[in-house]
Amino acid sequence: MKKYCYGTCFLISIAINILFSIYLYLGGGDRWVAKNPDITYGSPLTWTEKAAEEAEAVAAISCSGHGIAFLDGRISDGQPVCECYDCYGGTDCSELSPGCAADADSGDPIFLEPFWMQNAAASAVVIPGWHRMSYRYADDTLMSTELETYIRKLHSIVGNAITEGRYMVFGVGSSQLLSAAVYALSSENSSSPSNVVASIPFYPMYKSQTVLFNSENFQFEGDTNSWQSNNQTNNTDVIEFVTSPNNPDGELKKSVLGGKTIYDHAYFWPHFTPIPGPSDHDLMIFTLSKLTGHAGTRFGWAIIKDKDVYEKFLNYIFTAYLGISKDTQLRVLKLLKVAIEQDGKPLFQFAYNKMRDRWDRLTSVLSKSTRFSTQNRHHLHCNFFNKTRLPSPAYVWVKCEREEDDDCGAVLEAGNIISRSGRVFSAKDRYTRLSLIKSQDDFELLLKRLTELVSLEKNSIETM
Ligand SMILES: Cc1ncc(COP(=O)(O)O)c(C=O)c1O
Ligand SMILES: *[C@@H]1O[C@H](CO)[C@@H](O)[C@H](O)[C@H]1NC(C)=O
Ligand SMILES: *[C@@H]1O[C@H](CO)[C@@H](O)[C@H](O)[C@H]1NC(C)=O
Ligand SMILES: *[C@@H]1O[C@H](CO)[C@@H](O)[C@H](O)[C@H]1NC(C)=O
Ligand SMILES: CC(=O)N[C@H]1CO[C@H](CO)[C@@H](O)[C@@H]1O
Repeated sequence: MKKYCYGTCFLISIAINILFSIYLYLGGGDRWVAKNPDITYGSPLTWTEKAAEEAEAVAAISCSGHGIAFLDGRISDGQPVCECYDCYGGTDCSELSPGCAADADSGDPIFLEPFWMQNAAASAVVIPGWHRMSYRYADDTLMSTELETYIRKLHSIVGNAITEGRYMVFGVGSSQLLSAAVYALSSENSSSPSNVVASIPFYPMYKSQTVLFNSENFQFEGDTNSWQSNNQTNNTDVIEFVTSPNNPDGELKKSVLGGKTIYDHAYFWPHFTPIPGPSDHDLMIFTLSKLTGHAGTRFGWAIIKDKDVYEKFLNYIFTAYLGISKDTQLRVLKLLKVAIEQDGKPLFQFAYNKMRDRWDRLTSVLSKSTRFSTQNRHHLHCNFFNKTRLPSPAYVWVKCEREEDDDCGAVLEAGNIISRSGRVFSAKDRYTRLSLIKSQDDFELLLKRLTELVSLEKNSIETM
C-alpha cells in the first residue's frame, strides 16, 4: 500500500508542478507577482534585488516610532543613523527631552508619513542607473504626458478644478510657479511695472519672490484692499494673488479686484477644506507638498486657460531651469497612482480624519480659554465626501484676546510653544500661526503645552 502511494503521489506531484509551471509561463501567475495590471513580470528579479534589499534594510532600522533612518542619511557603524523628530534623541530616538518646546512653526506636512508607510509596497519606486538621462522625453517635451494624465484624473475625481481644455505646466514645487506666474502675467515693455498685490494676512513668499527677482516688469505693492482704496484709476496694471484656502487663516478666498489673478490652491484638498465645487479660474496653482505630503520632492503644477500666458510659463521654466527633474516626475507618477486608488478614498479619508481629529482635540482645549481664540469655521457642503462638514485647515490662526497680549507669538513662547508671528504674514502680532500638519509627536506636544497654558488661565481666575 505504502509503496503504491509513494509512486502515485510522486507522479501526481510532478503533474501538479508541470501544470503550475505552464500556468506561470502563460502569465496566469501575475496575480501573485504583482497587482499592477500594466506590467507583466516573466523572470525573477536580477539587478533590482540589491537595491530592494538596501531599501528594506534601512526601513527596518528601529527608531522607536519617533524618527526614521534614510538611505542617504549620515552613516555610523556602517549603517544610516536614526533621524529623530523634534524633542526626541538617542540612537533609537527613544529619549524625550523634558521641557522641550513644542515647535508648531513650519508647514512641513509630515502628518501624511504614516499613510505612506501603510502603503509602502504600492508607493515604492526603483530608479535604474540609466533612467531618462536625456533633457527631454521622446515627444520632445520636458514634461511626462503620463503624469499630466494622472493629474487631470486626480482633479476630476476630487472635483476641485476644471482641467478640460486647459494647459498644464510643471514646476519645482509650486514656489517656482508662483514667480513664473508673476512673470507671465506682467506687462512687458510697459512704461510702469505691473503691481503685485495680496490680501493680508498672506503667505510671505509672494512678497519675497517679487522683491528678489527685482524686475522692471513688476513690483510688490502690498495689501489688495488698501491698494484698492488708494488707487481709484482703472488703467493701472495689477496682478492679484488669491490663496484659497488661505495660509495662514484657512479662509476660502475670492479675487477682490477681478483682474489678472493667480489662484494659489496649495490647500484646496479635502484634507483641509470642504470642496464646494471645482475651481474654474484662468490661472490655478497646485502643489504635491500639501496633497501627498511630499514637500521634499519639490513638485507643483499650474493649470492655465490662456495660450499666451501658457507660452510665457513655458519660456520661463525653459530659459531659467531647462525643465524639472525626470526622477521627480517618475516618483510623483507613482504617488499619484496610489492617491487615485479607489477614487481617492483611502488617501483623502486618512488625511481628513487626521486633520479633523487634530481640530477636535485642539478646539476642546481652547474652548476652556478666554485668552486665546481661533479663526471661525463654517459648515459647507463637500462634493468629494458628499456631506456637509467643517473645514480642517492646515494652520490655526490664533488671536490673543487680552489687551496686553499684543505679541501673541511671545505669549505662546513663554508657554514653551514656537509659532509663526502675525507680522510674517503682514498682519498684527496679536495673531500668530500654529501648524497642525507636522508629525503626531509634534501635535501631541503642542496640545500638552496648550493645555498647560490654558490651565494657568483657569488657576489665575480662581486665585483672583
Ligand atoms: C500658500 C502656499 N503656497 C505655496 C507654497 C509652496 O509650496 P511648494 O513650493 O512646496 O509647492 C506654500 C508652502 O507652504 C504655501 O503655504
Ligand atoms: C518688448 O521689447 C523687446 C525689445 O524691444 C521686443 O523684442 C519684444 O517683442 C517686446 N515685447 C512685447 C510684448 O511687446
Ligand atoms: C472702472 O471701470 C469700470 C468698467 O469698465 C467702470 O464701471 C468704473 O466706473 C471704473 N472706475 C473708475 C474709478 O474709473
Ligand atoms: C449624496 O448623499 C445624498 C444623501 O446623503 C444621497 O441621496 C446622494 O445620492 C449622494 N450622492 C452621491 C453622488 O453619492
Ligand atoms: C498708482 C498709484 O496710485 N499707486 C498707489 C496705490 O496705493 C499705494 C498704497 O497702497 C500707494 O503706495 C501707491 O503709490
